[in-house]
Amino acid sequence: MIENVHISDLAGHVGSEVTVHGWLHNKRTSGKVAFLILRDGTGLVQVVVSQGEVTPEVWARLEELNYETSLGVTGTVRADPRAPGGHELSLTDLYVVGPSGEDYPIQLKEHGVDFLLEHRHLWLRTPRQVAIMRVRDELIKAIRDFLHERGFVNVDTPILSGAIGESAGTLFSTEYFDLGTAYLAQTGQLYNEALAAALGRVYCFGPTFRAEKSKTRRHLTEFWMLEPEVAWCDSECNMQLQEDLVFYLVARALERCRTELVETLERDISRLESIVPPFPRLSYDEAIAKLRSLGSSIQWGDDLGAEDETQVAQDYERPVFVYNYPKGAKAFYMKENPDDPRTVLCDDLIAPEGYGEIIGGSQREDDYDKLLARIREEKLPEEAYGWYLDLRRYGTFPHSGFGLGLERTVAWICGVQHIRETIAFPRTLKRMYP
Ligand code: NSS
Repeated sequence: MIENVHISDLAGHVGSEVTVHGWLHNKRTSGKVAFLILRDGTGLVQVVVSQGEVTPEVWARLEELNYETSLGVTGTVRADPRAPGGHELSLTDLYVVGPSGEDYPIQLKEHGVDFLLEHRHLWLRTPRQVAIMRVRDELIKAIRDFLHERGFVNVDTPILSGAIGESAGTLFSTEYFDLGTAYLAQTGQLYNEALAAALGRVYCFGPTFRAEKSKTRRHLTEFWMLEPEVAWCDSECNMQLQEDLVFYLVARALERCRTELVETLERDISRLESIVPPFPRLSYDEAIAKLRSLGSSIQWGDDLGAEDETQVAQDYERPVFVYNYPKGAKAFYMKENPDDPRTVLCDDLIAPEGYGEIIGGSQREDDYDKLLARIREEKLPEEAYGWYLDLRRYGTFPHSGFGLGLERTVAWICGVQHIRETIAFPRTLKRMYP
């Protein structure tokens, strides 16, 4: 077994000799003393090497240590409040596990984003990327905690499907044996609706796919979506759940990711501290009126673009709901608004600071005839939706749900401008490597 103490556990070893393994993050020599910074994924530690206290071989070995050499160091743990992490190691021995070339691509200077994306597999080792991945992980845990505390059951919906989940425009398709075309899931929602009739409150959380031809900072072709689906819940109850969830997520990030947010990402957390319920709500009609008063030429019936969302949200510190959009701007499965049949019972939640839509949700059409009419209007292949229509034929029920884009939420909370930094290996129109 490899003898190894994690850097984050050094506090329990003050005064003892331990061995730590990691990668060389930095190196500085000054006369007869050298300072190494080692990174092991749990933290950083400074290793102090005094020429007089190590063998000449070990001293000579320092020469061959380039950035990202992997190595094991043995030394005595000393508490030092000035050191990163609060401890340092006085080295007694050092061995190289894997050398790293002088040509290690990611140096401490600034690199262009294309270069960084081409070296994403190495870029991930840098402190900013590590901080973003830790925040993402904490938010995933928080999402699951929130939903399980409220009695939701996690279900897994298929990635390969014969039914178009959202819209025909952005499908990835593949041949599926003798059965024709399969699509990569744009959403798990339709399957979630079947599961909500079995389990009441469910959620799925996984990768979803959209052949987005647009190159924006908010679009990936593969992204993770959280999708709760709730039986006996209307649009109002749906928005309440979204508000509670988003408040919970921000509070969790502030509680558990303060170091990452403040020290590494330099996020202005006062902006996050002001995210408290209630979130403002604007009907679509009010949003259009506001945009037009600001000089926009947007027409009733148009969907809101990224720029419109920013303008609608600009006066608010909190996320803003825009609800009840025109039918034509939204997906086929949304329930017609009984008070204004030109619109549907839906909402988008727009994050502040220009981050745009992080959630899309709706009450689902539970009337068989209306749903069938919408499927036909949208010219969707009816035969693929027999099972979905059955849910309205056998014990239909009011139900609602939503999709929260994980990467957009992480980008907003971290204050990251482009969502490609919020997923380990982003997939975009122009990139599948690495
Ligand atoms: O298209 S959505 O608005 N809604 C749905 O897919 C529903 N079927 C969800 C549901 O009710 N169960 O997408 C939901 C969210 C949206 O608000 C964004 O935050 C995110 O998913 N989203 C994306 N993130 C990154 N890249 C792309 N291309 C993308 N598309 C949507």
